[in-house]
Amino acid sequence: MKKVVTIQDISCFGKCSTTVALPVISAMGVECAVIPTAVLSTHTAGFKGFTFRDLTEDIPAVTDHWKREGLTFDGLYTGYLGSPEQAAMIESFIDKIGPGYVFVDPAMADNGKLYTGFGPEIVAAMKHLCDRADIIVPNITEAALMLGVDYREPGTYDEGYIRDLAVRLTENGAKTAAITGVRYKDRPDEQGIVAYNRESGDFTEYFHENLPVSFHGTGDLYAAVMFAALILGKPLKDAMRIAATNVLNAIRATMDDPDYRYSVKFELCIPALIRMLGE
Ligand code: PXL
Repeated sequence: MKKVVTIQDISCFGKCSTTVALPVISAMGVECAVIPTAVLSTHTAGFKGFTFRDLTEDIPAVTDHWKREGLTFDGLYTGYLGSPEQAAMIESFIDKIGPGYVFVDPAMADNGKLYTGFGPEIVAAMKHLCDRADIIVPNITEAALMLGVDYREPGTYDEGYIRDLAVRLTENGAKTAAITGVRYKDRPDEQGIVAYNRESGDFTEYFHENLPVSFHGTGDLYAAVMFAALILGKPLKDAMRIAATNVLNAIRATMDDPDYRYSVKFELCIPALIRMLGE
């Protein structure tokens, strides 16, 4: 059985980051260890007055203990960090533990803005961490922030803008950059992910119907499934398709419930996700 570790926050209520990654990756048949970066009472989008316990000093302590225990992993998936300093600590984790395939979601911003609580230091820190990755999965806001270029709204750009972002994101070390939430101006009814691999020079894309709703936590659900599918040996395009189809299934299972404001009902879609893995 494959064994991985995910490093991201625990939002105690609201279904994102670790509380999505752990059940989904486990259900996909991959053992998942965790290192929490912070514990929050809820995530930071849509709730007011949330608690925040920073666990920065625990990361080197956990790393050193795991090193002494000789623990090994097939992959590492990092997401939302509790502080910019944690990015360098994760780089040290990579050096000390050698955790196999490194998947970095620089989860720090969306819709043109940094998440509440982050300042510009997080951008430089995430950019440095991305340079250590086998694959990074920024959305367009995160890609634009890391490259210092203008953010452009969905449906206002063409393929050239996205391909340029993806190529430039791999110039300092990341092997593949996969940009999520792409909507071209000449295809506004579709949404997709566009990946560039700097070793082969190939672009890989997967586009699907754009549903006219948005739920919190879908980026984390996408990343967790894509990561576990890659760890299970799926080719990049299949991992992208399975992850996107699962998010669409979860949004469809949620969008008819007018009172539902807590991420998507991903739990209802796990049986179909497992079936997709076997196809
Ligand atoms: O879904 C990304 C995410 C993860 N963790 C926390 C967040 C967010 C996005 O807002 O607030 C705490």
